[in-house]
Amino acid sequence: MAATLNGLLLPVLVFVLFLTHSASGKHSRLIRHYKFDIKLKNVTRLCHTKSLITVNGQFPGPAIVAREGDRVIIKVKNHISNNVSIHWHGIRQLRSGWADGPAYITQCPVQNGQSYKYKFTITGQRGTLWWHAHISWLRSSLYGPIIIYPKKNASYPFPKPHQEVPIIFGEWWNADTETVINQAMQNGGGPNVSDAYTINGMPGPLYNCSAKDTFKLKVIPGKTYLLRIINAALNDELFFSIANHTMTVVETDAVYVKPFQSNTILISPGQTTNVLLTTRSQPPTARFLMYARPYVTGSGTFDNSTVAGILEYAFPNSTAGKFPLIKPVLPALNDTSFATNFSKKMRSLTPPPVPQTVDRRFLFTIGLGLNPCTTGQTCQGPNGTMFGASINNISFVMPTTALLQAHFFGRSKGVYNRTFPDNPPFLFNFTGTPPNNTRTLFDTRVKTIPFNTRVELVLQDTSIVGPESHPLHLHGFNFFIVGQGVGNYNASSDPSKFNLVDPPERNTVGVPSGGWVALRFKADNPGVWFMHCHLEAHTSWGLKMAWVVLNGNGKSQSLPPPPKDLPSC
Ligand SMILES: *[C@@H]1O[C@H](CO)[C@@H](O)[C@H](O)[C@H]1NC(C)=O
Ligand SMILES: *[C@@H]1O[C@H](CO)[C@@H](O)[C@H](O)[C@H]1NC(C)=O
Ligand SMILES: *[C@@H]1O[C@H](CO)[C@@H](O)[C@H](O)[C@H]1NC(C)=O
Ligand SMILES: *[C@@H]1O[C@H](CO)[C@@H](O)[C@H](O)[C@H]1NC(C)=O
Ligand SMILES: *[C@@H]1O[C@H](CO)[C@@H](O)[C@H](O)[C@H]1NC(C)=O
Ligand SMILES: *[C@@H]1O[C@H](CO)[C@@H](O)[C@H](O)[C@H]1NC(C)=O
Ligand SMILES: *[C@@H]1O[C@H](CO)[C@@H](O)[C@H](O)[C@H]1NC(C)=O
Ligand SMILES: *[C@@H]1O[C@H](CO)[C@@H](O)[C@H](O)[C@H]1NC(C)=O
Ligand SMILES: *[C@@H]1O[C@H](CO)[C@@H](O)[C@H](O)[C@H]1NC(C)=O
Ligand SMILES: *[C@@H]1O[C@H](CO)[C@@H](O)[C@H](O)[C@H]1NC(C)=O
Ligand SMILES: *[C@@H]1O[C@H](CO)[C@@H](O)[C@H](O)[C@H]1NC(C)=O
Ligand SMILES: *[C@@H]1O[C@H](CO)[C@@H](O)[C@H](O)[C@H]1NC(C)=O
Ligand SMILES: [Cu+2]
Repeated sequence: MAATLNGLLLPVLVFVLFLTHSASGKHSRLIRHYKFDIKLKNVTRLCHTKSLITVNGQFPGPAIVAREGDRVIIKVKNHISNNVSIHWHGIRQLRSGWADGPAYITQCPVQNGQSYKYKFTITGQRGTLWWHAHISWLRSSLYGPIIIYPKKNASYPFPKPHQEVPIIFGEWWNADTETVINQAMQNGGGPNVSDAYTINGMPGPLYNCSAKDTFKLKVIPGKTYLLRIINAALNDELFFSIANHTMTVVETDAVYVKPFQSNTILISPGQTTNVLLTTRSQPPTARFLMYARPYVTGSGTFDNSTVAGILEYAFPNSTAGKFPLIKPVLPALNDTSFATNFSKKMRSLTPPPVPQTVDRRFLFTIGLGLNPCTTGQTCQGPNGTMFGASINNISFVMPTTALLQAHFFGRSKGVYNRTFPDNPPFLFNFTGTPPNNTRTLFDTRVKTIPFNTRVELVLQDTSIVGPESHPLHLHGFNFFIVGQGVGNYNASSDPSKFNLVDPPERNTVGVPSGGWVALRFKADNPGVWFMHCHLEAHTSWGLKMAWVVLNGNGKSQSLPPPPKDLPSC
């Protein structure tokens, strides 16, 4: 039934779903049940067959489809030898932190033969989000959309689209991605780049041996389509454009924005963007390529290839397949001014509850560092070093038991320290000449804050190994992006320029290359909340930390005890 809800087109996505109504309470509440069987499936792309880790044998994985207010229960059963955990990216998880999913942060992984039921209620959110594995690099094949419709009595703040289409970008490696990241962590260098980008799992005609694996969007004239765009790539922010068609951005990270038009959108890993695409009133005798390729800032190597799909108008006769293909024009790979202008267009549709005053201010530097080689051989990082990455110079060390359990049961000793610094440990020109010591410090440190703290967090890029844009993702909250700029953040002159009226509200923000971004949020969700770069290579190198939000004193201000089936380490 859900497959046809709102005319949703799910060409490659089938899902396992049944519904129940909870008997408790005055109003019956819809519960959507899913079963995720983690298993191997042989998948062929680029003439290369590999054994892929999948949900239910599907690649990309199944869609979770729900309405605002619904409760969702997903039973994840692990049939493979790797440990697994799944994160419901962008879901607020109000007082349900046990279901958030990052391994060793909110739970121990689901091991071979085990299962775990993720249970959460979708509160105050509607739009597109996504789910993905949150352990090592397993999200390279374990990902899928989360589609949240408005409540039954509510409608979109734009005309109802003729059809809705998920567009999920991913990355394909011919090699096994666990081998790729393990190799990089051992030799200290950058991980091997992917062999292709994909749209809904398909690399498209610009790669060798791939033309048959091309995503096609068949449309009819004079209609509006809602594209639910998700960037599930591991290491790359992406530009996306459709030849001769303009998109209207209407929503980001499951929050409506003031609509604006653009021929190209920029989307970071972790982000989602809904756009409206209105087709020509007369069918053109042409087919239109859609391209996605990266926005590159760092000095490392990137997969700079292009994934293509095809927008094709339906014709009563079958000549459409022979019409010429028109190419879109994308910004240059390093077009930072496009990135700056695009993010400046974002405004919340309706004035959101931005904290007008704050209780705590934090300045976190984020970026890469270089550490001495520890392997006894020559390391593959710059000048024989090992890459590191850090927040306030701390490279986060993954604990071996979950932080949330340690916190809940008061057993933090030896698991984490509460000494995460509020400010950079030493000051320098963050976007200028790097300090002569580029080493990072390894520890498991968290920042503890009381319930309902109004936080202002400035994320400052560093150019220690070169300036670079970092998509930072915060679990458990949306934040308001109140300001951004180039160079070093100036605490005395920059706040006067903050937008405290209609800033965009997101869960993932691209910290500008060689610049800073200022965020505000209210810590109204008790638990342990991961914050990390969504470029997977940087996360692996330690660009991550966790917030511990304490319980409040009120009735509904504390984290309930863990579910009985929570996996143990
Ligand atoms: C994948 O293909 C290999 C080689 O043909 C085969 O041995 C294996 O059983 C297949 N695995 C799955 C999960 O189908
Ligand atoms: C929809 O119903 C809810 C609860 O019944 C109510 O709070 C809300 O105001 C209604 N929204 C609209 C747009 O009618
Ligand atoms: C990564 O690339 C290097 C250099 O091309 C190659 O030797 C190595 O086998 C690759 N690693 C994997 C896991 O494919
Ligand atoms: C596509 O756009 C180009 C450049 O604006 C224009 O020259 C061309 O006629 C357009 N083609 C179609 C089929 O709309
Ligand atoms: C893409 O990367 C390859 C390999 O590093 C390089 O040879 C090529 O010039 C790059 N292309 C662009 C457009 O930067
Ligand atoms: C198919 O339809 C298009 C558009 O109406 C027209 O230009 C074309 O000539 C038709 N082809 C045939 C074989 O009828
Ligand atoms: C972007 O790349 C082009 C071509 O490689 C180069 O000429 C230009 O200086 C670069 N721009 C920036 C802002 O780095
Ligand atoms: C590598 O060493 C050279 C010579 O000491 C230095 O000029 C260069 O900046 C170093 N590169 C990095 C990335 O540290
Ligand atoms: C916490 O700090 C102590 C004292 O500096 C240190 O011994 C320990 O390694 C740190 N890390 C953890 C996870 O306890
Ligand atoms: C920081 O470095 C940048 C780049 O070299 C330079 O333009 C800027 O003036 C420096 N800022 C300060 C405060 O020294
Ligand atoms: C590193 O920088 C510090 C502070 O600027 C300076 O005191 C120190 O002498 C420098 N060390 C080296 C080896 O250049
Ligand atoms: C799975 O996780 C458990 C608990 O952390 C750990 O002891 C075990 O070594 C892991 N197994 C694999 C295959 O990674
Ligand atoms: Cu995430």
